[in-house]
Amino acid sequence: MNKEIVVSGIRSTGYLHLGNYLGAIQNYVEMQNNYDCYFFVADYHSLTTHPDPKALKPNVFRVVAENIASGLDPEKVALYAQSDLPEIPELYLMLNMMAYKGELEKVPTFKDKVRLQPDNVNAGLLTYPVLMAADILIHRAVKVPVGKDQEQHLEMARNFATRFNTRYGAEFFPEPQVWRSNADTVKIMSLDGNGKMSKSENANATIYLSDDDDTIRKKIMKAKTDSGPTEPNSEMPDYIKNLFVLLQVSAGSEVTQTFTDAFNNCNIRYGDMKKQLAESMVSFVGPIREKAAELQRDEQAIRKILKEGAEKARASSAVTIAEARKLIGINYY
Ligand code: AQP
Repeated sequence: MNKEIVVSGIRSTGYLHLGNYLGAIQNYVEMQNNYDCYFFVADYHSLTTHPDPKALKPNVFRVVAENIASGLDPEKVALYAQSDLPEIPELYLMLNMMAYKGELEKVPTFKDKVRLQPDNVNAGLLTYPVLMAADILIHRAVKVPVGKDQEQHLEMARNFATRFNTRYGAEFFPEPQVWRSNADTVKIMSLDGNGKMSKSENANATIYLSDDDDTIRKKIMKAKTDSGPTEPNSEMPDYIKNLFVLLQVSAGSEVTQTFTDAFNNCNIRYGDMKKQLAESMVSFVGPIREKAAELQRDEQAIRKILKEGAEKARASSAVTIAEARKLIGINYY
């Protein structure tokens, strides 16, 4: 039986962090045995912020290395750079004819970017959801493991797929759906409690997969807490819940239960909890960091992985684009 097709990508906009790991990579690793997986480094998407050309390659290679160090097996999946598939920009162009200015301007992530970079509101930012739709539909994927922040983009991908199908009278593109294994890790907050952990903001409150042991300890010891609950079994503030999620991931259920009981009995000592979290996080991130560093020392190996990944991915994208051209009527010779 054919396996279901899965697509997901990570932008090469900086160092990967626990949010990327728990919200994305961990899902990729879980899916790689049971699905036909296409995972890519979204280097075209990173161009919206005009990165330094010299930084592009190391950023792409690091994302590849950190994915593999986290357990992704390039033998089992197609792991490639978005820019290695010329069919993606071609489909992006086709889908742009199905996307309307008004709906693109309403997307919250677009509005955020306009606020963050008012001097660089380029068309690429506006059409970001169209490029994301092309990334997914190029393999006619049915499942997309993404965090909550990407849900609206996925809904737009479904709309563009349906419009294309209706316009050209064919059941060509399936409607891709969100795939998620664990609701708790869907959004990892920044350690200072301000928004989500992210590559390009709040570096001191973000645990990167490349952080050394002391940096991890320092960042965790500075994480936002408060004076603790005064009523038994209180609701946890979201920045405290976030620490519990990270404790569960790195230290396991038994340790987490001990601190949960202390929280519920109003005798939790956040200093002790953070010390425990710091040590378990050091053990959790350390092996990923070391493995990723080792992989990055062998550029040749990463190049080979990207080349082979692109070949696997192009086998599928070439078929989609040939059929899409035919449906549109680009069929002259
Ligand atoms: N804090 C997070 N919690 C859970 N999941 C997260 N993801 C990102 N941050 C968190 C998930 O990681 C995948 C890759 O994201 P991306 O690189 O395509 O873009 P992003 O979501 O904008 O990631 P960043 O790290 O916040 O990058 P910058 O700072 O460049 O904007 C996605 O599946 C995302 O859900």
